[in-house]
Amino acid sequence: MAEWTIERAADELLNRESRTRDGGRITDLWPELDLDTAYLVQDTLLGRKTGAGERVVGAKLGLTSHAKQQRMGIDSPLTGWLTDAMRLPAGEPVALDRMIHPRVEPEIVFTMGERLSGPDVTPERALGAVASVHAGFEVIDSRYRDFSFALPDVVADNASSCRFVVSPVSLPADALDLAAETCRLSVDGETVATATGAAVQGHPAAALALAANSLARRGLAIEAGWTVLTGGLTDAVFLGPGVTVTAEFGALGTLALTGAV
Ligand code: 0L1
Ligand code: MG
Repeated sequence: MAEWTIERAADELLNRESRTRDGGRITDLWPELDLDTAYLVQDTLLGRKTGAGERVVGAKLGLTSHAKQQRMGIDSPLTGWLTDAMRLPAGEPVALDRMIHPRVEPEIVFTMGERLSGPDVTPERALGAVASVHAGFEVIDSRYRDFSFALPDVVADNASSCRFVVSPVSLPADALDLAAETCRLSVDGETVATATGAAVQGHPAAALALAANSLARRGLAIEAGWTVLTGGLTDAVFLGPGVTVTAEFGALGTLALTGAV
């Protein structure tokens, strides 16, 4: 069997995604895969997608809340990329046929007004670069069986990214108390979780600062116009055909998403 390389790992994950098939942890086969190398796999995977015509439109944070960290057994936040192919219009049924085992999580989403470049970005500076705040959903999908992975695996897999939806309702950051912003998540009308914005690193702006500082370590920045998903406020819920997931936010409005039948 050929040696594991960054290119081989990226191809393996892309192959699983395009064939809608999951598989085992790459770290079981390539135990030397460390975090820095995993981000190189993630960037190589992105390069394959942009080479095929996709456009980078933003960044996502993952595992920023205690609920998500506890569920996945990993206590370190991570970042991933968003492309235009991942964006779904709000209010339309979500086609599930290209997904392996999709889950949905409610998120507070920023649209950036200015470039945000680390290091040493504070939450205050981060919030100053935000043009508008929205409710959003992330549909996550892991290319690993049963969402079972170690941190380098999930980093290489672009933080389980799949699709995202941003509410058309927007507010300026200074019109909101984002740490206190409430969110009630329900599935087919039954409440399954509640949270406030403080669930995400104490304040979603702290998550944004974390992303900027983390990208700066790789010589990268958050660009003006980008969308930034700050991380699931609650644990993610399964999305199946005909299942409707609703997130009722306090000031940011209500957003619903249904799996296409
Ligand atoms: O839940 C997961 O698959 C962990 C990766 C990060 C996903 C997220 O929090 O957006
Ligand atoms: Mg997420």
